[in-house]
Amino acid sequence: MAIRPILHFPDPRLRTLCKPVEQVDDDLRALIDDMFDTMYDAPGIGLAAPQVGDFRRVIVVDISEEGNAPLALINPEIIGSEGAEISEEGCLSVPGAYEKVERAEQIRVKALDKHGEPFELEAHGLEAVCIQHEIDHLNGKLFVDYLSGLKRERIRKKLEKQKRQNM
Ligand code: GNR
Ligand code: NI
Repeated sequence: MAIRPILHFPDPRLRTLCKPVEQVDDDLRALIDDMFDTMYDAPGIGLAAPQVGDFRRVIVVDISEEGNAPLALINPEIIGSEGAEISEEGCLSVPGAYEKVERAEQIRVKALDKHGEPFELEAHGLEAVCIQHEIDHLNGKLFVDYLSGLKRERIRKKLEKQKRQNM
């Protein structure tokens, strides 16, 4: 059980293009366990490895109210998508900011599970939004990148100021 510190925008490490996992082993499963601990502690409905400073393609998701539906995806890939939907997003790496973002409404995802077995998943609604948000993190992309430059700058300045005040 270990909660890891979460990196905050505009930390340049959040812009890393994460590397595909080649071996699903105990070391990787330890990362996944820590990611669940960190996500549930926050609390959040998803977390991507780069948010805790690990740059392998791993995400965890749990959109259940009870926090009893953990889902880990290794090397996740969107292999199909349909529709579009605008919803309000937040991000543990952008604390305090909530803004509308347009995403695919339904997606089909291919990934490896924590035993290295391939599986596919169909997601819609909040789960689809969350998985798209997490896969963006693996590509160095943040939800604020979908906003106007003005909104993004406003958020950046607010977080930079908070960071200075914590020093
Ligand atoms: O906890 C989270 N909530 C959330 C709400 C709407 C859309 C996306 C998310 S993901 C976020 C956790 C997070 O930052 N994951 O990267
Ligand atoms: Ni996020």
